[in-house]
Amino acid sequence: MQLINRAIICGSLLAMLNTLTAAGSNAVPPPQPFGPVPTERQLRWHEMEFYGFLHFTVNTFADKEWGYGDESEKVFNPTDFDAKQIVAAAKRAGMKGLILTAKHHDGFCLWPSQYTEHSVKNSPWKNGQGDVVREISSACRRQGLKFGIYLSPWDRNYKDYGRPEYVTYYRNQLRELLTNYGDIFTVWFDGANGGDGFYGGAREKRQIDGRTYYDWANTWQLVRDLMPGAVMFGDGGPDFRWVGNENGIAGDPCWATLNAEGRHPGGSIAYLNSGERPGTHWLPAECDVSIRPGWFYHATQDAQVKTPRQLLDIYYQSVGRGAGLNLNLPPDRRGRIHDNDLRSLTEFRRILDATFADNLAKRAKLTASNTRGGRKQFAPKNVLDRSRYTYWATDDNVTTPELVLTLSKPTTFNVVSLREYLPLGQRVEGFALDQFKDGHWVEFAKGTSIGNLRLIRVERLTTSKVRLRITQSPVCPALAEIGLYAEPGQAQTP
Ligand code: FUL
Repeated sequence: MQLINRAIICGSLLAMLNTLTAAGSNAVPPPQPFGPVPTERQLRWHEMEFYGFLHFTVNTFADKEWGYGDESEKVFNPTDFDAKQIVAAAKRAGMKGLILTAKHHDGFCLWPSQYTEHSVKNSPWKNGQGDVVREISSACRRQGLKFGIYLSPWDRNYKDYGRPEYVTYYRNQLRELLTNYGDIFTVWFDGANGGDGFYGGAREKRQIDGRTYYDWANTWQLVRDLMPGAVMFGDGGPDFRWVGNENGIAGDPCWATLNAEGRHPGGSIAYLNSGERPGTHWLPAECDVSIRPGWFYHATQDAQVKTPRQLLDIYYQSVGRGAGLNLNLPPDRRGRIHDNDLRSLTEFRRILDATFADNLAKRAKLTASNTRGGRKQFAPKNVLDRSRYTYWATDDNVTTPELVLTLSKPTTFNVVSLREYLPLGQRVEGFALDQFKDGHWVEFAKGTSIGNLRLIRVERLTTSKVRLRITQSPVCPALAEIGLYAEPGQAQTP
Protein backbone atom coordinates (compact mmCIF):
# COMPACT_ATOMS: atom_id res chain seq x y z
CA MET A 1 0.00 0.00 0.00
CA GLN A 2 2.77 2.34 1.07
CA LEU A 3 4.71 1.39 -1.99
CA ILE A 4 1.75 2.10 -4.18
CA ASN A 5 1.20 5.46 -2.44
CA ARG A 6 4.86 6.33 -2.83
CA ALA A 7 4.67 5.42 -6.50
CA ILE A 8 1.58 7.58 -6.93
CA ILE A 9 3.19 10.51 -5.09
CA CYS A 10 6.43 10.12 -7.06
CA GLY A 11 4.45 9.89 -10.26
CA SER A 12 2.50 13.06 -9.60
CA LEU A 13 5.65 14.88 -8.44
CA LEU A 14 7.30 13.90 -11.68
CA ALA A 15 4.30 15.07 -13.64
CA MET A 16 4.38 18.35 -11.73
CA LEU A 17 8.08 18.68 -12.38
CA ASN A 18 7.57 17.95 -16.05
CA THR A 19 4.87 20.60 -16.26
CA LEU A 20 7.14 23.07 -14.52
CA THR A 21 10.06 22.30 -16.85
CA ALA A 22 7.81 22.49 -19.87
CA ALA A 23 6.43 25.75 -18.55
CA GLY A 24 10.01 26.83 -17.91
CA SER A 25 11.08 26.38 -21.49
CA ASN A 26 7.88 27.93 -22.78
CA ALA A 27 7.09 30.20 -19.94
CA VAL A 28 7.52 33.38 -21.92
CA PRO A 29 5.60 33.49 -25.15
CA PRO A 30 6.14 36.48 -27.40
CA PRO A 31 3.76 39.40 -26.86
CA GLN A 32 0.37 39.19 -28.54
CA PRO A 33 0.08 41.33 -31.68
CA PHE A 34 -1.71 44.66 -31.19
CA GLY A 35 -4.25 45.94 -33.75
CA PRO A 36 -3.83 45.31 -37.48
CA VAL A 37 -0.49 43.80 -38.50
CA PRO A 38 1.35 43.92 -41.84
CA THR A 39 1.15 41.11 -44.41
CA GLU A 40 4.34 39.48 -45.71
CA ARG A 41 4.21 41.58 -48.88
CA GLN A 42 3.81 44.76 -46.81
CA LEU A 43 6.82 43.78 -44.69
CA ARG A 44 8.91 43.40 -47.87
CA TRP A 45 7.75 46.88 -48.93
CA HIS A 46 8.64 48.37 -45.52
CA GLU A 47 12.16 47.00 -45.93
CA MET A 48 12.61 49.05 -49.12
CA GLU A 49 11.98 52.48 -47.53
CA PHE A 50 13.28 54.47 -50.52
CA TYR A 51 12.52 53.96 -54.22
CA GLY A 52 11.72 56.08 -57.24
CA PHE A 53 9.26 57.05 -59.93
CA LEU A 54 10.10 57.56 -63.58
CA HIS A 55 7.64 59.88 -65.32
CA PHE A 56 8.30 59.59 -69.03
CA THR A 57 5.94 59.73 -72.04
CA VAL A 58 4.78 62.01 -74.88
CA ASN A 59 4.53 64.79 -72.26
CA THR A 60 8.33 64.84 -72.07
CA PHE A 61 8.41 65.91 -75.72
CA ALA A 62 5.21 68.00 -75.78
CA ASP A 63 6.32 69.91 -72.65
CA LYS A 64 3.15 69.01 -70.74
CA GLU A 65 2.21 67.62 -67.35
CA TRP A 66 -1.13 66.13 -68.41
CA GLY A 67 -1.33 65.17 -72.11
CA TYR A 68 -4.80 65.63 -73.61
CA GLY A 69 -4.69 62.28 -75.38
CA ASP A 70 -4.30 63.61 -78.93
CA GLU A 71 -0.48 63.81 -78.91
CA SER A 72 0.97 62.13 -81.97
CA GLU A 73 2.94 58.93 -81.33
CA LYS A 74 5.56 60.55 -83.55
CA VAL A 75 6.59 63.03 -80.85
CA PHE A 76 7.94 60.24 -78.65
CA ASN A 77 11.52 60.09 -79.87
CA PRO A 78 14.28 60.09 -77.23
CA THR A 79 17.59 60.83 -78.91
CA ASP A 80 19.84 58.77 -76.65
CA PHE A 81 17.66 56.55 -74.46
CA ASP A 82 19.76 54.72 -71.88
CA ALA A 83 17.92 52.49 -69.39
CA LYS A 84 21.23 51.56 -67.79
CA GLN A 85 22.06 55.19 -67.05
CA ILE A 86 18.59 55.84 -65.61
CA VAL A 87 18.65 52.79 -63.33
CA ALA A 88 22.26 53.43 -62.29
CA ALA A 89 21.28 56.96 -61.20
CA ALA A 90 18.52 55.53 -59.00
CA LYS A 91 20.80 52.86 -57.61
CA ARG A 92 23.56 55.32 -56.75
CA ALA A 93 20.96 57.41 -54.94
CA GLY A 94 20.20 54.38 -52.78
CA MET A 95 16.81 53.54 -54.26
CA LYS A 96 15.67 49.95 -53.94
CA GLY A 97 13.24 50.01 -56.87
CA LEU A 98 11.76 52.06 -59.73
CA ILE A 99 8.15 52.55 -60.80
CA LEU A 100 7.69 53.47 -64.47
CA THR A 101 4.68 55.32 -65.93
CA ALA A 102 3.87 52.55 -68.41
CA LYS A 103 0.83 54.68 -69.28
CA HIS A 104 0.00 58.16 -67.97
CA HIS A 105 -3.33 60.01 -68.33
CA ASP A 106 -2.63 60.76 -72.03
CA GLY A 107 -2.99 57.04 -72.79
CA PHE A 108 0.30 56.62 -74.68
CA CYS A 109 1.80 53.20 -73.90
CA LEU A 110 5.53 52.81 -73.34
CA TRP A 111 5.24 49.16 -74.38
CA PRO A 112 3.80 47.77 -77.65
CA SER A 113 0.39 46.85 -76.24
CA GLN A 114 -1.65 44.67 -78.57
CA TYR A 115 -4.81 46.54 -77.53
CA THR A 116 -4.00 49.98 -78.95
CA GLU A 117 -2.11 51.75 -81.69
CA HIS A 118 -1.31 54.61 -79.35
CA SER A 119 2.08 53.32 -78.24
CA VAL A 120 5.81 53.12 -78.91
CA LYS A 121 5.12 50.84 -81.85
CA ASN A 122 4.00 53.86 -83.89
CA SER A 123 6.78 56.14 -82.77
CA PRO A 124 9.99 56.77 -84.75
CA TRP A 125 12.04 55.67 -81.72
CA LYS A 126 13.89 52.47 -82.71
CA ASN A 127 11.62 52.38 -85.80
CA GLY A 128 8.67 51.36 -83.68
CA GLN A 129 10.55 48.35 -82.33
CA GLY A 130 11.31 49.89 -78.94
CA ASP A 131 9.83 48.90 -75.59
CA VAL A 132 10.62 51.19 -72.64
CA VAL A 133 8.97 48.83 -70.14
CA ARG A 134 11.19 45.97 -71.34
CA GLU A 135 14.38 48.05 -71.21
CA ILE A 136 13.77 49.61 -67.79
CA SER A 137 12.57 46.35 -66.22
CA SER A 138 15.61 44.46 -67.57
CA ALA A 139 18.04 47.16 -66.44
CA CYS A 140 16.44 47.09 -62.98
CA ARG A 141 16.87 43.35 -62.74
CA ARG A 142 20.46 43.53 -63.93
CA GLN A 143 21.34 46.19 -61.36
CA GLY A 144 19.42 44.58 -58.51
CA LEU A 145 16.51 47.02 -58.24
CA LYS A 146 12.86 46.01 -58.02
CA PHE A 147 10.56 47.10 -60.83
CA GLY A 148 7.03 48.48 -60.56
CA ILE A 149 4.40 49.92 -62.87
CA TYR A 150 2.09 52.92 -62.93
CA LEU A 151 -0.87 52.32 -65.23
CA SER A 152 -3.12 55.37 -65.15
CA PRO A 153 -6.77 54.41 -64.73
CA TRP A 154 -7.77 57.69 -66.39
CA ASP A 155 -7.07 57.46 -70.14
CA ARG A 156 -7.74 60.60 -72.20
CA ASN A 157 -6.96 58.86 -75.46
CA TYR A 158 -9.14 55.77 -75.42
CA LYS A 159 -12.49 56.07 -77.21
CA ASP A 160 -14.42 54.02 -74.67
CA TYR A 161 -13.19 55.74 -71.54
CA GLY A 162 -16.18 56.16 -69.22
CA ARG A 163 -17.93 53.03 -70.57
CA PRO A 164 -17.64 49.43 -69.27
CA GLU A 165 -15.53 48.46 -72.33
CA TYR A 166 -12.67 50.61 -71.05
CA VAL A 167 -12.43 48.64 -67.80
CA THR A 168 -11.90 45.49 -69.88
CA TYR A 169 -9.24 47.34 -71.92
CA TYR A 170 -7.55 48.52 -68.73
CA ARG A 171 -7.45 45.00 -67.28
CA ASN A 172 -6.12 43.59 -70.56
CA GLN A 173 -3.24 46.03 -70.37
CA LEU A 174 -2.63 45.19 -66.74
CA ARG A 175 -2.50 41.52 -67.71
CA GLU A 176 0.08 42.26 -70.45
CA LEU A 177 2.29 44.11 -68.01
CA LEU A 178 1.96 41.54 -65.24
CA THR A 179 2.74 38.56 -67.45
CA ASN A 180 5.45 39.74 -69.85
CA TYR A 181 7.95 41.67 -67.77
CA GLY A 182 9.05 39.40 -64.94
CA ASP A 183 8.59 40.24 -61.29
CA ILE A 184 6.68 43.42 -60.49
CA PHE A 185 6.96 44.68 -56.90
CA THR A 186 4.16 47.21 -57.06
CA VAL A 187 1.22 48.40 -59.12
CA TRP A 188 0.60 52.10 -58.53
CA PHE A 189 -3.04 53.19 -59.04
CA ASP A 190 -3.24 56.97 -59.11
CA GLY A 191 -6.40 58.80 -58.17
CA ALA A 192 -6.71 61.46 -60.91
CA ASN A 193 -9.93 60.59 -62.69
CA GLY A 194 -12.31 61.77 -65.39
CA GLY A 195 -12.59 65.15 -67.07
CA ASP A 196 -12.09 66.37 -70.59
CA GLY A 197 -9.98 64.59 -73.14
CA PHE A 198 -9.54 63.45 -76.73
CA TYR A 199 -11.36 60.12 -76.22
CA GLY A 200 -10.86 58.80 -79.77
CA GLY A 201 -11.78 62.17 -81.28
CA ALA A 202 -14.90 62.95 -79.22
CA ARG A 203 -13.05 65.78 -77.45
CA GLU A 204 -15.48 66.03 -74.57
CA LYS A 205 -15.79 65.88 -70.83
CA ARG A 206 -16.43 62.47 -69.31
CA GLN A 207 -17.27 62.12 -65.67
CA ILE A 208 -17.05 58.79 -63.88
CA ASP A 209 -17.99 57.64 -60.39
CA GLY A 210 -14.62 56.79 -58.83
CA ARG A 211 -16.26 54.47 -56.31
CA THR A 212 -17.99 52.18 -58.77
CA TYR A 213 -16.71 52.69 -62.32
CA TYR A 214 -13.45 50.74 -62.13
CA ASP A 215 -14.84 47.87 -60.01
CA TRP A 216 -11.62 48.02 -58.02
CA ALA A 217 -12.23 44.80 -56.08
CA ASN A 218 -11.91 42.73 -59.26
CA THR A 219 -8.96 44.72 -60.63
CA TRP A 220 -7.11 44.22 -57.35
CA GLN A 221 -7.96 40.51 -57.49
CA LEU A 222 -6.41 40.30 -60.96
CA VAL A 223 -3.16 41.67 -59.55
CA ARG A 224 -3.29 39.23 -56.62
CA ASP A 225 -3.82 36.32 -59.05
CA LEU A 226 -1.06 37.30 -61.48
CA MET A 227 1.51 38.78 -59.10
CA PRO A 228 0.77 37.63 -55.53
CA GLY A 229 3.87 39.30 -54.07
CA ALA A 230 3.05 42.76 -55.47
CA VAL A 231 1.87 45.54 -53.18
CA MET A 232 -0.75 47.91 -54.57
CA PHE A 233 -0.75 51.66 -54.05
CA GLY A 234 -4.01 53.59 -53.92
CA ASP A 235 -5.20 56.70 -52.06
CA GLY A 236 -6.73 54.44 -49.42
CA GLY A 237 -4.88 51.21 -50.18
CA PRO A 238 -5.26 48.27 -50.56
CA ASP A 239 -1.60 47.74 -49.49
CA PHE A 240 -0.11 51.19 -48.97
CA ARG A 241 -1.72 54.60 -48.98
CA TRP A 242 -1.09 58.07 -50.36
CA VAL A 243 0.26 60.48 -47.75
CA GLY A 244 -2.21 63.13 -48.92
CA ASN A 245 0.22 65.62 -50.50
CA GLU A 246 2.83 65.65 -53.25
CA ASN A 247 5.54 67.39 -51.19
CA GLY A 248 6.99 64.22 -49.72
CA ILE A 249 6.00 65.07 -46.14
CA ALA A 250 4.34 62.59 -43.79
CA GLY A 251 2.39 63.73 -40.75
CA ASP A 252 3.68 63.75 -37.21
CA PRO A 253 2.34 61.42 -36.03
CA CYS A 254 2.14 59.15 -39.04
CA TRP A 255 0.43 55.91 -38.02
CA ALA A 256 0.78 52.90 -40.30
CA THR A 257 -2.89 52.10 -39.75
CA LEU A 258 -6.10 53.53 -41.22
CA ASN A 259 -9.84 52.95 -41.20
CA ALA A 260 -10.02 51.66 -44.74
CA GLU A 261 -13.77 51.17 -45.14
CA GLY A 262 -15.27 53.11 -48.05
CA ARG A 263 -11.97 54.37 -49.45
CA HIS A 264 -10.97 54.16 -53.12
CA PRO A 265 -8.44 55.78 -55.47
CA GLY A 266 -9.42 59.41 -55.91
CA GLY A 267 -11.60 59.34 -52.77
CA SER A 268 -11.37 61.28 -49.53
CA ILE A 269 -7.95 62.36 -48.33
CA ALA A 270 -9.06 62.65 -44.68
CA TYR A 271 -6.45 61.18 -42.31
CA LEU A 272 -4.15 59.99 -45.11
CA ASN A 273 -1.37 62.23 -43.78
CA SER A 274 -1.54 61.10 -40.15
CA GLY A 275 -3.17 57.68 -40.40
CA GLU A 276 -5.72 56.57 -37.82
CA ARG A 277 -5.15 54.89 -34.50
CA PRO A 278 -5.60 51.98 -33.99
CA GLY A 279 -7.30 51.74 -37.43
CA THR A 280 -8.97 48.77 -39.06
CA HIS A 281 -6.14 48.01 -41.53
CA TRP A 282 -2.37 48.09 -41.79
CA LEU A 283 -2.06 50.72 -44.55
CA PRO A 284 1.28 52.54 -44.31
CA ALA A 285 1.88 55.81 -46.13
CA GLU A 286 3.97 56.51 -49.21
CA CYS A 287 5.34 60.00 -49.79
CA ASP A 288 5.54 60.70 -53.53
CA VAL A 289 7.38 63.80 -54.62
CA SER A 290 9.34 64.93 -57.67
CA ILE A 291 12.97 66.05 -57.65
CA ARG A 292 11.73 68.94 -59.83
CA PRO A 293 8.57 71.06 -59.67
CA GLY A 294 6.90 68.93 -62.39
CA TRP A 295 6.50 65.17 -62.64
CA PHE A 296 7.72 65.24 -66.26
CA TYR A 297 10.93 66.75 -67.59
CA HIS A 298 10.83 70.40 -68.69
CA ALA A 299 14.05 72.15 -69.72
CA THR A 300 12.68 75.31 -68.08
CA GLN A 301 12.99 73.56 -64.71
CA ASP A 302 16.66 72.61 -65.04
CA ALA A 303 17.59 75.18 -62.42
CA GLN A 304 14.84 74.10 -60.03
CA VAL A 305 16.11 70.67 -59.10
CA LYS A 306 15.75 70.11 -55.35
CA THR A 307 19.02 70.61 -53.51
CA PRO A 308 20.67 67.83 -51.48
CA ARG A 309 19.55 69.62 -48.30
CA GLN A 310 15.95 69.77 -49.51
CA LEU A 311 16.07 66.07 -50.37
CA LEU A 312 17.47 65.30 -46.91
CA ASP A 313 14.68 67.26 -45.22
CA ILE A 314 12.18 65.24 -47.26
CA TYR A 315 13.91 61.99 -46.31
CA TYR A 316 13.74 62.77 -42.60
CA GLN A 317 10.06 63.72 -42.89
CA SER A 318 9.05 60.66 -44.91
CA VAL A 319 11.27 57.61 -44.29
CA GLY A 320 12.08 59.14 -40.90
CA ARG A 321 8.37 59.11 -39.99
CA GLY A 322 7.81 55.48 -40.90
CA ALA A 323 6.57 56.11 -44.46
CA GLY A 324 8.05 55.04 -47.81
CA LEU A 325 9.69 57.65 -50.03
CA ASN A 326 8.94 57.51 -53.76
CA LEU A 327 11.13 60.20 -55.34
CA ASN A 328 10.42 60.98 -58.98
CA LEU A 329 13.30 61.29 -61.46
CA PRO A 330 12.01 62.45 -64.86
CA PRO A 331 14.12 61.28 -67.82
CA ASP A 332 14.83 64.13 -70.25
CA ARG A 333 14.35 64.26 -74.02
CA ARG A 334 17.48 62.22 -74.53
CA GLY A 335 15.99 59.50 -72.35
CA ARG A 336 18.50 60.02 -69.54
CA ILE A 337 18.58 61.54 -66.10
CA HIS A 338 19.83 65.13 -66.39
CA ASP A 339 23.22 66.08 -64.91
CA ASN A 340 21.67 68.56 -62.46
CA ASP A 341 19.50 65.83 -60.97
CA LEU A 342 22.49 63.47 -60.80
CA ARG A 343 24.56 66.03 -58.95
CA SER A 344 21.91 66.63 -56.35
CA LEU A 345 21.26 62.91 -55.85
CA THR A 346 24.95 62.12 -55.46
CA GLU A 347 25.49 64.68 -52.73
CA PHE A 348 22.24 63.67 -50.98
CA ARG A 349 23.45 60.06 -50.92
CA ARG A 350 26.91 61.02 -49.73
CA ILE A 351 25.45 62.82 -46.72
CA LEU A 352 23.07 59.96 -45.90
CA ASP A 353 25.85 57.36 -46.15
CA ALA A 354 28.19 59.41 -44.02
CA THR A 355 25.43 59.84 -41.44
CA PHE A 356 24.25 56.26 -41.16
CA ALA A 357 27.49 54.36 -41.79
CA ASP A 358 28.17 54.00 -38.10
CA ASN A 359 25.76 53.51 -35.22
CA LEU A 360 27.55 55.39 -32.45
CA ALA A 361 25.57 53.38 -29.91
CA LYS A 362 26.70 50.02 -31.24
CA ARG A 363 28.98 49.26 -28.28
CA ALA A 364 26.79 50.87 -25.64
CA LYS A 365 25.95 49.02 -22.45
CA LEU A 366 22.19 48.59 -22.28
CA THR A 367 20.17 48.62 -19.08
CA ALA A 368 16.43 48.07 -19.32
CA SER A 369 13.95 48.62 -16.51
CA ASN A 370 12.34 45.35 -17.56
CA THR A 371 12.97 42.47 -19.97
CA ARG A 372 10.20 40.07 -20.86
CA GLY A 373 10.52 37.03 -18.60
CA GLY A 374 14.19 37.90 -18.14
CA ARG A 375 14.73 36.11 -21.46
CA LYS A 376 17.61 36.54 -23.90
CA GLN A 377 15.15 36.28 -26.76
CA PHE A 378 13.64 39.61 -25.68
CA ALA A 379 16.82 41.21 -24.33
CA PRO A 380 17.70 44.87 -24.97
CA LYS A 381 20.81 43.89 -26.96
CA ASN A 382 18.45 42.97 -29.82
CA VAL A 383 18.06 46.68 -30.57
CA LEU A 384 21.72 46.89 -31.59
CA ASP A 385 22.10 43.79 -33.77
CA ARG A 386 21.06 45.59 -37.00
CA SER A 387 18.16 43.21 -37.53
CA ARG A 388 14.64 44.54 -37.75
CA TYR A 389 13.32 41.11 -36.88
CA THR A 390 14.74 40.76 -33.36
CA TYR A 391 13.47 42.97 -30.57
CA TRP A 392 13.49 44.04 -26.96
CA ALA A 393 10.15 43.44 -25.24
CA THR A 394 8.87 43.76 -21.69
CA ASP A 395 6.40 41.82 -19.58
CA ASP A 396 2.78 42.36 -20.57
CA ASN A 397 2.07 44.58 -17.56
CA VAL A 398 5.08 46.83 -18.21
CA THR A 399 4.00 49.31 -20.85
CA THR A 400 6.17 52.32 -20.01
CA PRO A 401 9.69 50.92 -19.58
CA GLU A 402 13.03 52.70 -19.86
CA LEU A 403 16.22 51.77 -21.63
CA VAL A 404 19.54 53.38 -20.72
CA LEU A 405 22.44 53.38 -23.19
CA THR A 406 25.79 53.88 -21.47
CA LEU A 407 28.34 54.89 -24.09
CA SER A 408 32.02 54.08 -23.72
CA LYS A 409 32.93 57.78 -24.04
CA PRO A 410 31.21 61.15 -24.47
CA THR A 411 29.63 60.98 -27.91
CA THR A 412 28.30 63.70 -30.19
CA PHE A 413 25.25 63.04 -32.33
CA ASN A 414 22.25 64.81 -33.82
CA VAL A 415 20.06 61.92 -35.04
CA VAL A 416 18.37 59.18 -33.02
CA SER A 417 16.72 56.29 -34.83
CA LEU A 418 14.02 54.01 -33.44
CA ARG A 419 12.25 51.09 -35.05
CA GLU A 420 9.42 48.88 -33.85
CA TYR A 421 9.11 45.16 -34.57
CA LEU A 422 6.29 45.43 -37.11
CA PRO A 423 4.96 41.84 -37.11
CA LEU A 424 3.45 42.63 -33.69
CA GLY A 425 1.74 45.80 -34.94
CA GLN A 426 2.33 49.46 -34.15
CA ARG A 427 2.41 49.60 -30.35
CA VAL A 428 4.16 52.67 -28.97
CA GLU A 429 2.12 55.89 -28.71
CA GLY A 430 4.59 58.11 -26.90
CA PHE A 431 8.31 58.23 -26.13
CA ALA A 432 10.90 60.63 -24.76
CA LEU A 433 14.70 60.83 -24.98
CA ASP A 434 16.98 62.13 -22.25
CA GLN A 435 20.68 62.92 -22.11
CA PHE A 436 22.73 62.69 -18.92
CA LYS A 437 23.99 66.19 -18.25
CA ASP A 438 25.66 67.71 -15.18
CA GLY A 439 24.67 64.77 -13.04
CA HIS A 440 21.04 64.40 -14.05
CA TRP A 441 18.73 63.44 -16.88
CA VAL A 442 17.58 66.18 -19.25
CA GLU A 443 14.93 65.52 -21.90
CA PHE A 444 16.04 66.50 -25.42
CA ALA A 445 13.28 65.07 -27.60
CA LYS A 446 9.88 63.41 -27.50
CA GLY A 447 7.47 61.97 -30.00
CA THR A 448 4.48 59.74 -30.63
CA SER A 449 4.46 57.24 -33.54
CA ILE A 450 7.50 55.06 -34.28
CA GLY A 451 6.47 52.20 -36.59
CA ASN A 452 8.88 51.15 -39.34
CA LEU A 453 11.35 53.92 -38.55
CA ARG A 454 11.52 57.11 -36.60
CA LEU A 455 14.44 59.48 -37.18
CA ILE A 456 14.63 62.22 -34.58
CA ARG A 457 16.87 65.03 -35.73
CA VAL A 458 18.02 67.40 -33.01
CA GLU A 459 20.63 70.07 -32.34
CA ARG A 460 23.86 68.19 -31.93
CA LEU A 461 24.62 67.22 -28.38
CA THR A 462 27.39 65.43 -26.52
CA THR A 463 26.71 62.97 -23.73
CA SER A 464 27.88 59.62 -22.41
CA LYS A 465 24.41 58.35 -21.46
CA VAL A 466 21.11 58.36 -23.32
CA ARG A 467 17.79 57.22 -21.92
CA LEU A 468 14.75 56.17 -23.92
CA ARG A 469 11.47 56.34 -22.02
CA ILE A 470 8.37 54.77 -23.49
CA THR A 471 5.76 57.15 -22.10
CA GLN A 472 2.59 55.71 -23.61
CA SER A 473 1.68 52.34 -25.03
CA PRO A 474 -1.54 50.30 -24.79
CA VAL A 475 0.54 47.09 -24.60
CA CYS A 476 4.14 46.18 -23.88
CA PRO A 477 6.49 47.68 -26.49
CA ALA A 478 8.54 45.60 -28.96
CA LEU A 479 11.50 47.67 -30.11
CA ALA A 480 13.69 46.36 -32.92
CA GLU A 481 16.36 49.05 -33.28
CA ILE A 482 17.88 52.10 -31.71
CA GLY A 483 20.72 54.15 -33.15
CA LEU A 484 22.67 57.35 -32.57
CA TYR A 485 24.15 59.10 -35.59
CA ALA A 486 26.00 62.25 -36.49
CA GLU A 487 25.44 64.11 -39.75
CA PRO A 488 28.77 64.92 -41.46
CA GLY A 489 30.53 67.96 -40.20
CA GLN A 490 29.43 66.96 -36.71
CA ALA A 491 32.34 65.56 -34.71
CA GLN A 492 31.74 62.28 -32.91
CA THR A 493 33.85 63.10 -29.89
CA PRO A 494 34.38 66.56 -28.45
C1 FUL B 1 -1.13 62.09 -60.02
C2 FUL B 1 -1.03 62.49 -61.49
O1 FUL B 1 -2.11 63.30 -61.87
C3 FUL B 1 0.29 63.21 -61.69
O2 FUL B 1 0.46 63.60 -63.03
C4 FUL B 1 1.42 62.29 -61.26
O3 FUL B 1 1.45 61.15 -62.09
C5 FUL B 1 1.21 61.87 -59.81
C6 FUL B 1 2.26 60.94 -59.30
O4 FUL B 1 -0.06 61.25 -59.66
O5 FUL B 1 -2.33 61.44 -59.75
